[in-house]
Formats: sequence, C-alpha cells, structure tokens
Amino acid sequence: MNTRNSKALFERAKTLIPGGVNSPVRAFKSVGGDPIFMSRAKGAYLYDEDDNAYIDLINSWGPMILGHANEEVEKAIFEAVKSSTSFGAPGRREVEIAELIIEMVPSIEKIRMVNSGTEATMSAIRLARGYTGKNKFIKFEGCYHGHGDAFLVAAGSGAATLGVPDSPGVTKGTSRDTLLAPYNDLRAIDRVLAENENEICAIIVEPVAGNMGCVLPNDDFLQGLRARCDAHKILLIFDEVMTGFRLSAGGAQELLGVKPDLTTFGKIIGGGLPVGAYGGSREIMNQIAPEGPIYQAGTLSGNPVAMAAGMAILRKLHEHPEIYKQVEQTTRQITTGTTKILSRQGLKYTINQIGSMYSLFFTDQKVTNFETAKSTDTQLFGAYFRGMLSRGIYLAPSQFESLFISNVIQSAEVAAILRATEEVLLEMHEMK
Ligand code: KE4
Repeated sequence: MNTRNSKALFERAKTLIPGGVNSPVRAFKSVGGDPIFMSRAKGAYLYDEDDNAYIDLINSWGPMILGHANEEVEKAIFEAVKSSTSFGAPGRREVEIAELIIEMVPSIEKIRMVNSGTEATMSAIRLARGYTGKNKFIKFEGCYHGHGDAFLVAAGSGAATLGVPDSPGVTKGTSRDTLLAPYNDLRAIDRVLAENENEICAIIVEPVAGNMGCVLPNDDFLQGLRARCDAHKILLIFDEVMTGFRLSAGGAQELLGVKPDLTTFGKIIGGGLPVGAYGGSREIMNQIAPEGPIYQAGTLSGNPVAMAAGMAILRKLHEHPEIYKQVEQTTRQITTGTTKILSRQGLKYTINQIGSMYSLFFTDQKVTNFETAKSTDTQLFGAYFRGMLSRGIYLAPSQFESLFISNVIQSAEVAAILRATEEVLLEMHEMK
C-alpha cells in the first residue's frame, strides 16, 4: 500500500506538533508504523492522503455512529454556519438540545454544555466536591476520564497505551485525593470506603469501560456502586462520554438500568464537533454558576454550529431507536464471524462485546479489569493492527481502546472485515 504522502506529512508534522499528532494515541506508538493522514471520509470509509480507502471501525473514537459526512448532520452545520460560528451569547439551539437530552436521558433534569469530555468530567468532579463538601473521589484502574490532572492516575486509553499512567506534571497534592480500585471489584470499593469514611464525594465510572479495550461491568457491579453511594452519601457519576447515545438513546444507564447522580457526555453529543456536557438532578446542577457558587465557564460552550450538529445526530437517534438494534446486529455479525475464524485456526483469543462496542484481546483469559487487559499480548495486537490496516481495515491503534460500529457498515463491509481477519490471523499464526 502506497502511503508516501502520509509519511511526508508525518515528517513535517513531527517538526511542528509534539509527536506529530494532536492526540497521543493517534501516533501508532504502541502498534508500530507511522500514522496514516486522512484527507476525507464518507459513510463507512476513510480515505488517506494517498487515496487508499479504509473501512472505519473506530469512527473518530465513537462520535460517527451514523458514519462519516452524514447528510443530515452536514446540512445542519451548513445552515448554522451561515449565521456566524459563535455568538458568545445564549442561543435557541442550546435550549433545544438541552430539552432533547433531558427527554432522552431520564436521570438528567439540568445540563451544562462544555467543549470536550475532559471538561465535562473535570466539572463533574468539581461539582461533586462543592456539593458534598468532601474532596476525595474513587476512580477505577484502566478507566480514562480525559486528561484532567486528578484523573491521570492509573488511567486507561492513551495513558495506558503509552505506559505512563501517572503523567509527570500531576502533583502529589492532586493525585492524593484520587482513590483507586480495580474495575468490577466491589470488595475493594468497600475497603476504600472504610479507609476514607466521610471523605469521599463521588465514585466516577465508565458504566461500560472502553479505555482498557471494551470491558463489561459484572451483573452486580453498577447496582453495587449505586447501593454503596446511597449508603455513604456519595455521588455516583457515570462517565458516558463513550457510551452516551452509543449503547442506547438513553446510554448505558438506560440499557443497564442503573441511575447515576451525574452523567458526563462527549463524542456523539457533538456529531463530530467538539462538544461535551454534564448533567444531573436540578438540586445538584443548581450549584453551578451563575445559579450557584461552583464555577465553570467556556468561551465556545454551546456554540451554534456544534449545537446544530449535535441536535441533528441526537434527533436522528431519538427518532430512529431501531438504529441501535441495527448496529448491535452488525457488531454481532463481526464478533461471531471472528469467533468462528479463531476456532477454525485453534486460537483462543477473547472478544468482549456490548451493543456496537467490541474488542478482540490477544489473551486466552477473560478480560474483566485493567490487570487482565494488561496481560494481553500487545505485540500480537500490533501485528494484527498492521495486517488489517494493510488490507484496508482501520482499527483503533491500541489494544486499550474499544472499536465502534456505525450504521453504514453493511454486509459487504462485514465480509471484507472477516476476510481480512482470516488472512491476518493465519499469517500471524504461521509466523508464531
Ligand atoms: P475528550 O476530552 O477526549 O473529548 O474526552 C475524554 C474522555 C472522557 N471519558 C471517556 C470515557 C473517554 O473515552 C474520553 C476520551 N476517549 C479517548 C479514546 N479512548 C479519546 C481519544 C483520544 O484521546 O485521542
């Protein structure tokens, strides 16, 4: 595959941008090879600067559930952009998207728009601290909640991929208030609660983890967190930046039937434009300035173009909930087909899947937390990634990421994905 233009662009980019990329995991560091520079995308396909086509299984890390350059989202953006890209004043669209999200996610009575998932989670923790008067919070090893200082402790995603879970620049003072427990481990939570009685404001969790690869909650896990938060007057925060509007119109909380006190959003909520949000009960959200004393602000929060894109994608998902069944069926076709290939080749790798999220782990163990995720063979994953890429299948360039299926991946794409998988695993197996 000719990737001459991507290589030239990467050489230039490295002299101008740290690592040549604007987000670390895009640099292909953990899978080998140089990143591919994309020039355009449409539907299920990405096209690089050398005009190679790729079936996209990462979909901008989640947002593109309707595929790339969706006509309705584009039309909404083109319409909005004609009336300026930002007012710096409240606008009608902010009211409309707030009404729509509150209708789609029953646990939310008030919501605040921000510009990224990181801003959403940072604000949610500040709100939890201000509302409860307590400073410590619990996060889970391998969960990633954006790059806010307090979260870069045993974080997943890019931090895990780069093997620098506790980033330099994060002070001891900051990380001191971040308490850790293994995902799916309620007994560990009980220990942390007992050791920090009355000092914990919140437990923040990815209700389905996507940043150590796709890892599902045990049946009793989320309900167990809910009960403990109620018993200890702690806020339960669902970080649904990834799962929000992805696993169902009401997110993981609707699909799995557990109601958080606060929810954070990103990715799909902006239809591919930079949007995040956090929301919860009126009582808690009214603590946010200017209604309450807890400060949070943003120049471009709620800007009309991003709101138009968000409205278009959320309206489509709200009016056509059958999309969720469709993307789940497509995902199952891929994972079932892959399982058949693995057994044909005598390979015992693990697949985790829920809705339109899945990961293939190069381990024969069940992957239920960060420790088991880290036990996977990331060298083998790198070979798999490069083999699929050379056959025009674009995966997340890290074992510690989930894949995301869009509703424009049809049977032809599924067949191509499975054909490539069969060839690559055979090639790798012979190499082993
Ligand atoms: P952003 O600041 O990247 O919009 O959102 C941070 C965030 C918060 N919470 C969860 C559960 C997330 O998955 C993310 C961001 N996800 C990563 C992918 N695993 C973004 C990709 C990247 O960092 O380049």
